[in-house]
Amino acid sequence: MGMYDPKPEDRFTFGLWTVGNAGRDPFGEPVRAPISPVEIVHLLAGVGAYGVNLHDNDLVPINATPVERDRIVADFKQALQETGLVVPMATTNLFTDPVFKEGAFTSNDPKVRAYALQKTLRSIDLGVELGAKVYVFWGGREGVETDSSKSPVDALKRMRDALNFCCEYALDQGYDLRFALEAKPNEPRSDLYLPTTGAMLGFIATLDHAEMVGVNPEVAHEHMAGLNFLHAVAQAWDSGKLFHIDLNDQMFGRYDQDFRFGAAMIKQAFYLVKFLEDVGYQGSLHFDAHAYRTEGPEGVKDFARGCMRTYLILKEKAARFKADPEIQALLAEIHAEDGSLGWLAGGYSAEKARQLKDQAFDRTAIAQRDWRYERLDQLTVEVLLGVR
Ligand code: DIG
Ligand code: MN
Ligand code: MN
Repeated sequence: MGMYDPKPEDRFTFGLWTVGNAGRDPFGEPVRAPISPVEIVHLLAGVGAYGVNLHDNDLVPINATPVERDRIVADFKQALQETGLVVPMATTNLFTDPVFKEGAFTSNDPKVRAYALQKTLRSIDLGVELGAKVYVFWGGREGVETDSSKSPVDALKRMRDALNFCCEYALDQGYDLRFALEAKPNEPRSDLYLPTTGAMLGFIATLDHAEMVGVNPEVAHEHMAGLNFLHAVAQAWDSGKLFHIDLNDQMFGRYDQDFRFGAAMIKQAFYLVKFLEDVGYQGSLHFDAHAYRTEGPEGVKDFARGCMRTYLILKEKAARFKADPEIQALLAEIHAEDGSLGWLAGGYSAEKARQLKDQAFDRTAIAQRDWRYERLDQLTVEVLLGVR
């Protein structure tokens, strides 16, 4: 077992739809033969993954009969048992079938909203049956091309009603389940509601059971909006809402590329890995990504191995950063405080306000500080380039 070979305790997971992606894109037909969920489980076990996740219809076709469903699930469970893979997360496909073309939970058609809720309840049952403890909601069709079609306030109310219903259902069923909301700014709709992780965090506070609802930030989705993914994840962590995470990579301001982890913006990937390791994140490290359309079956395995290997290499780089004496000396200097304003710590008091208003500040002297961030960042880059 090499230093960068994945182990079960690394908690690397992949969705069925990732290594099962057949390479269709808006301008081209599939380039890879479909592979079954059972074959995917064995493929993921073969590259060293810990778990596998699914949308309901990744496993059970939308038109499957109850008998067919039970056989498919039984075969899948057998593959899990044979390989030891687990199912930490499940989710609902509320975006592929044409019935969701105008939205799912936020559709203007009450029949669509009701059908989306029914589909989700049944999918939650399936996820729990397979052992999922986290249930993701990605509103792929919850958006608009024209804001003439509906009020965004109505859309948010419908989303809230659906999520409150699902929370009550999980509680009523006694499911040990937490919900994770996944944001995306656009695609496949022109604009999606709740476009960023920050927007999701604000929305969660309006739910009846906010305590069981967190977020599932995705690298590509925050990058599509040109945002700093580390900051989104840090805010989720700070509010105790980082229930899951979708790892991949993405150039800013482009369609959802869902690249192999670390394939596009390696420095941002480093800061993310360093953060997750520094804070001791214990959730799944889920790769919601797929191989380039240029790839065949071996290339798909290269993709999966690369996701995990890059994470482990960056984990080792984070350890080097923390052990580097020059970096740590710089950080100690940057964060050193002389204690002269210690009296201000610990919150407000009238006395502190009075004392602060009388405090003299030599702005010119304070402004002279040379923070040496150029040296700090150069050392960071040199760790990443493997020369420290
Ligand atoms: C896309 O980024 C979304 C869907 O693949 C799924 O609903 C979710 C689960 O990770 N990510
Ligand atoms: Mn994506
Ligand atoms: Mn995702």
